[in-house]
Amino acid sequence: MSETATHVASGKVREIYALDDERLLLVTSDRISTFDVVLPTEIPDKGRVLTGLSAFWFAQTQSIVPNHLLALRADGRSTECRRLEMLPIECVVRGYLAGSGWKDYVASGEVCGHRLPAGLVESDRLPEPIFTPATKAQTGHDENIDRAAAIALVGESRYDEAERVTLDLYRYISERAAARGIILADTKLEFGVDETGKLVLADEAFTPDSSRFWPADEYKPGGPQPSFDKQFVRDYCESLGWGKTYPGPELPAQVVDGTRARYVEAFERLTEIPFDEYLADPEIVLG
Ligand code: Q0Z
Repeated sequence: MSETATHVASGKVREIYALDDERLLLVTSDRISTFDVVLPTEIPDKGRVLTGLSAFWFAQTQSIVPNHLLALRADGRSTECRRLEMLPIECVVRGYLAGSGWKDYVASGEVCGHRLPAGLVESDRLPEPIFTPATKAQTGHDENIDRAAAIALVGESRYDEAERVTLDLYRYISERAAARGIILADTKLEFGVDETGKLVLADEAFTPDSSRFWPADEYKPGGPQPSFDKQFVRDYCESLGWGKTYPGPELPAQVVDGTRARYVEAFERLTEIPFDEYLADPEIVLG
C-alpha cells in the first residue's frame, strides 16, 4: 500500500505534509512572490531549482552541521525530512547591509544590537558578517531581535551554538558563491533539535527564496542591488504601477522565460551541475 501524507502547513510557495511521526514531506511549488504577494503566474521548474540547491548545500555542509534531509524524490521538488523540534527564532546572517538591516541601521546605527561603523551606505559590505536573529511572525513580518531577546527564547548555550554554526555556514557558502560571481548578501536559516538534543539544520538553505543573491559584476553600493533571480519580475511589476497589494498581476511569457533562465543560471553557477542532469536524476546533487 502506498504512503499517505497529511497536510500540516502551507507557506507562500511550499507545503508540508506529515509522512509519519518522524518524517515530513516538503514540497516546493513553482509559485513566485514579489513585494510579499504571490503572483497568479508560475515560473516553470522554480520549485525544482530551489529544492535542488537546498539539497546540494545540505550535502556540501554535512561536515559543518547535520541536517534534516532524508531523501530527495524523483520529481525534483519534494524532500523527505526528519521531523524536529524547531527553534522559535530565524537565524539570519548578514554580510551586507540590505533590507531590514539597512532600515534598522538608518534608524539607530545598530542591527540587532550590533553597533556598526558610521557612514555606511545601502548594500555596503559589513566589516564582518553579523548574526541578526528574528522572531517567527505567524502573519506579517519577522521582527529583528537582539542577543538578550533571542536568549530568552532558546537559552544561552543554544543561542551561542546557533550563532557559531550560522556564521560558519555563511563564511563557507559566501566564499563558494563569490568564486562563481554571486554575492550572498544575507541568508535566513532555520534549525531544529533532534531526539538526542543535537542542533540540526532544517527547512530550506541557501536558496534565492531564503537569501539575497546579487550578481557580483553589477555590485554598486549606495542603493538597492538588482536581485539575481527576481529582478525581471520586480521591474515588470513596477512598470505597471501596481500597488503591491493582492491580487498581483499576471506575468507575460517573456518575463516568465527570463526569470526561469535566471533561476536555472543560479543553480548551474552555484552547483556546477547542468540543470538538465538534475531533472533527469535529482540525486545527482547529493554528490
Ligand atoms: C518547517 C515551513 C514549509 C510552511 C515547520 N524538519 C522540520 N521539522 C519540523 N518542522 C519543520 C521542519 Cl522543516 C518546519 N517549517 C517552515 C515550511 C511550509 C512552513 F514548507 N515549519
